[in-house]
Amino acid sequence: MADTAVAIDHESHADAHHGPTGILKYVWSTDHKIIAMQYLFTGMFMAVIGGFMAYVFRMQLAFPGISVPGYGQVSPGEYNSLITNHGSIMIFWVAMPVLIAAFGNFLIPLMIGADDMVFPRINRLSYQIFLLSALILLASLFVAGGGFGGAWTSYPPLSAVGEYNQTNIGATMWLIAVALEFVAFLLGGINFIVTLMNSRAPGMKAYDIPLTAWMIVLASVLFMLSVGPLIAGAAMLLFDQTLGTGFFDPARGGDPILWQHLFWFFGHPEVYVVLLPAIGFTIDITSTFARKKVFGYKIMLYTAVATAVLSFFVWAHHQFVAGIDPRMANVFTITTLLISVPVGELLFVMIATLYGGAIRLAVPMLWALSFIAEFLIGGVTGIFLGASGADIYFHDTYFVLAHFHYTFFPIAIIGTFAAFTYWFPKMFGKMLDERLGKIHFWGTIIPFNFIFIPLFMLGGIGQHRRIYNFEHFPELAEPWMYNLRAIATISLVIMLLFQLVFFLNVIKSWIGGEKAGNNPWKANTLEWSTVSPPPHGNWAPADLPKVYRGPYEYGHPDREEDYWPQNEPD
Ligand code: HEM
Ligand SMILES: [Cu+2]
Repeated sequence: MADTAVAIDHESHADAHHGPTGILKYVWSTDHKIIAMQYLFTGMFMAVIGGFMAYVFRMQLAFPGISVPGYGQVSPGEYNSLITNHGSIMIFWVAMPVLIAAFGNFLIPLMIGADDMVFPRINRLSYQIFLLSALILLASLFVAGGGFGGAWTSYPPLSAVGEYNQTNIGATMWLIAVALEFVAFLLGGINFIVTLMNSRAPGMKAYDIPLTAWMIVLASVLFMLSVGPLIAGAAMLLFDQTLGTGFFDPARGGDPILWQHLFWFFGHPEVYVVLLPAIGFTIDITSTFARKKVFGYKIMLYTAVATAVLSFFVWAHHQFVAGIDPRMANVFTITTLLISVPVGELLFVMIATLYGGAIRLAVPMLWALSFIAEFLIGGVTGIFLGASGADIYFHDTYFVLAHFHYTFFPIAIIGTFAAFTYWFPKMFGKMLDERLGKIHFWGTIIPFNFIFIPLFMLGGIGQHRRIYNFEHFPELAEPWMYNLRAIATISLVIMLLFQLVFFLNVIKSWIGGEKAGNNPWKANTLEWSTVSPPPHGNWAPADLPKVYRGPYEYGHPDREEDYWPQNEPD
């Protein structure tokens, strides 16, 4: 029995044992943990670029025409390209790779007690295609005409016709990059789904799976079901751009609104694709640091499924001003307002988990709590936009912009820091510095609110998105408006500077940090039962874990210890 396990283990990891050595060992690895690191570091590198872009265009907005330190003067075309690529990078090359691919790869096999993914080579291919897509996107910034400037939503006819967008090559490269990114995540998602279904430790039933693993897999299913129409749409747009077809260009008999349907049929579920993993991290962290069982495991799981299903029926709220029939707008208003019910429920479960817990405000817990608070602001402001009447006024203003940054920032940035600070000890075997961690936390959260609350106000008075210079609009060029813009921009600079504390903390702790041990947070899930960092194969083949109970048995009355690991025999 044990012998066959060893034999199988060796076979499936053949190329890791006998393949390339040195640095190539990491490049060509099929180990899910190494692939997770590749995704993590690539995503973080892209976040630095996306953040730098935000810095450049925010400087232009607050102080029009200045030479931005570290960049220079921003032209109108460059402005468009910067915002387009900032949005695209943050969603497709930061949120997706970090939340889903990096943490999904690292955590799913460890949380379910498996030695690796079911398809390790597909996993490697997924990262390589992802890397290629990132390189194509970055290269597109340097081609003749510059990077694509038609916004991350890429609406035609602007995106379909080179004469209109003036960034012919950039537009096509952007489209190819996005399409390849989709391929990478389809490959990765198949792996996650199959692995969760097939590789669970003996004894681990559906309701024993930690919610983080469930949420990442649900997100993968949601992505898979929503992205198909947009892949077809992307191919059609590519033909419009390069072959002269007219799917979306009215001048050639096409329908530009068709693209909006294809894009948002994917684009709105995409918000939940990145939200679900962040919800998974937050609930797991909340439970550990409140030393309490998750309030309503099944509520959480089925509410997430309901949210995912409903998210397929809200897409046309992006088209309230695109000329859809007002009766149809009513239908989409109802579905949109309805989805706030399950999402609210997810947050209530977190709050109920906190209630009466023995809460410890360690750094990961601070991030998790701030996720609940900040995401709530994003959710509540969405209710205004979901109501079609109000949206006619708010559409395409900074109110929308501030709303979706209050959802995406908690998801992509707060969610990442929560997960990173919680699992860092497992990933690198060292503890992060608690004091630096808290400085970084407050240095991020406070400025974040000072960036986007002013933008809510400016949006409320009608300031439009995607405008290079508000001096062209006298009604938007009052001194008090410039003061608000300056507050937002200066807060961003402060926030970006505080990220240096994070990088300092990572490097310092990685090199000289206190050793973490297997289970520094006294948590129950299986990843904490192996050594930190886990070896190739995760556990010695002879002692792969068995599961005896659910993942959240904290504060059990019959036990002296306040936690009860899933793999501990009764
Ligand atoms: C680091 C702090 C950030 C700041 C200060 C910031 C600021 C901005 C601003 C001012 C714009 C609009 C520019 C315009 O319409 O003229 C924008 C656009 C956008 N941002 Fe951010 N952003 C930040 C982080 C993020 C994150 C983390 C995400 C997503 C995960 C994100 C996603 C987007 C998207 C999708 C757009 C729309 C781009 C478009 O209109 O095509 N941003 N950002
Ligand atoms: Cu939407």
